[in-house]
Amino acid sequence: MFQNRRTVFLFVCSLVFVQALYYIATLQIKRNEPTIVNPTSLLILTSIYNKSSDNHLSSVQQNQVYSSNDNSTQTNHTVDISFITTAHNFTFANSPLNITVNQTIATTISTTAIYNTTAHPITIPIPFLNASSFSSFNYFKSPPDIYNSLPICNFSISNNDTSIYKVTINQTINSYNVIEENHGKDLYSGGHFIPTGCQTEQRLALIICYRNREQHLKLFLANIHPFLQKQKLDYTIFIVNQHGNDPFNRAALFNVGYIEAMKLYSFDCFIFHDVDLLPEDLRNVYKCGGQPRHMSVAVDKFNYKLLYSTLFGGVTAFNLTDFIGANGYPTVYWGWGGEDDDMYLRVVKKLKKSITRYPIEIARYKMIRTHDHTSSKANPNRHSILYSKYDYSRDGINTTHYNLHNIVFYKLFTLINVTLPEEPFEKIRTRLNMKRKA
Ligand code: BGN
Repeated sequence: MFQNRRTVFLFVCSLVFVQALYYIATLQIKRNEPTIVNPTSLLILTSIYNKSSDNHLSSVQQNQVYSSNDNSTQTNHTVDISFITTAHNFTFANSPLNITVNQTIATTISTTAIYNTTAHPITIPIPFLNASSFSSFNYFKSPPDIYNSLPICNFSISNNDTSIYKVTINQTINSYNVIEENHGKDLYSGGHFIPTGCQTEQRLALIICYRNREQHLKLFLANIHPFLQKQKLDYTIFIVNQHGNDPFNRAALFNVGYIEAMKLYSFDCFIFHDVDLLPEDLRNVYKCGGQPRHMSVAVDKFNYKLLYSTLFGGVTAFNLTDFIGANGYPTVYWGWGGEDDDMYLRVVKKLKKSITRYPIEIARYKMIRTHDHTSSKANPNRHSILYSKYDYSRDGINTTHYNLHNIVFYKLFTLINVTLPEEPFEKIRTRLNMKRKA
C-alpha cells in the first residue's frame, strides 16, 4: 500500500514537473516573438473588394502595427517580400518588370530583406491635426473579369500645345480637412489612388522623407494629389517621419519607406521625393522605366539648371528590381549631403547602369520656401564615406535598422513613424571596411 501511494505520488510529481517545464519553455518562445498585430497578408486580403471597411476614426487614432512584450531587445525579422494575392488576375503587360499575377496564388516579387526593428509601442504626439485617419490600408480593384477588360490607363503627352501641361501651383497652406475636401474624395485610406475606367501598368509608392515640415507637407499634398491623379496612376503616398533627436538620415528613411510599403501592397515602382519639391509640368510622368531616373533636373532655386551632371538628389525613380539590385539607399549618411551621390555610384558601379532624365523643359520643379524648418547640419564624414568606394553590399536595405513606432493610415497619406539610431562614424568605418587615410 505504502509502496503504491509512493509510486502515485512520484508519478503526479513528475507530471507536474513536466507540465511546468513545458509552460516555462512556451512562455520563453512567446516572449521572444514580436506580435504582428496586422499581418500584411491579412491586411491585403481582408481589404479586397472591401472599400466600405474604411472606418472613419478620430483624427489622432494611431494604428499599432507592431507590438512586442519586450521593448528593449532588438528583434530580427526576416521578411520574405513575396505577395500572395487571391481572386485577382492582373497582367502588367508593358511593365518593365513584366509581372503576371495569377488567379489564385501569385508571387510577384521574391527577394528577402533582412533588417532589424525594435517595436516601441509608445504614444507619439502626431502633429497632423484635422487629418482623418482610418483603420487599415485598402486594396481595391474591380473584379478581375471587369478589370482585365478595361483599357490601359494612358496619359497622353503628345499635344503640340505644351502650355496645357503647365501646372498651376497652389500656394495656399490649408488645413488637412480642406485639402481632403479638395483632393481626397477619390482616395482610399493611406493616400492610395486607383484610377477608374482603366487598368494601370504600375503600382507606385511615392516615398517622402520627413521631419517637422508641416507647411511643406500641406503644400506638397495639395499639389501632388491632383498632379498624380491627372496622370492616371495607381499610387500611394508614404510619409516616413524621423522622430527623435538623432541627425536626419534622408536615405535610411527612403529604405524604411520601401520596406514598410512592400508589406502593404506589391509596389513595383518607387519614387523617392523631397517634401519641398513640386513638379511643374504634367509631362513629367511619375512612372518607372528600365533605368533609374533623376526626376528633379531643373529646380527654380537653381535657375532651372542642373547643378552638376551626376546630380541625383531631390526626386528619383527606381523600378523594384533596380532598387533591390542597388541594395537600396545607403544608411551611413547622417546629416546633410552625400547620400544622393552615393546612390548615383550604386547605380553606376553596382547596377552597372546609367541614370536617365526627362528633358530639362519637362523635369521642372518649384522648391517651396517657408520658414518653418531648419536645415540639417552638413555631415563632416560624407566625403570620406563617398570616396572610400566601399562595397555596397555592406550597407543598404540589408542593414536598415529602425525602431518602428507606428503606422497611421491617414486620408491623404500613410505615415510611417520611426526613430533611427545613429551609428558612430568609427563603427561605420569598421563595418564598411573603409581604409584609414595614411
Ligand atoms: C552636393 C552634395 C549633394 C547635394 C548637392 C546639391 C556632397 C558630397 C560631397 C562629396 N554632395 O554637394 O548631397 O544634393 O550638393 O545640394 O556634399
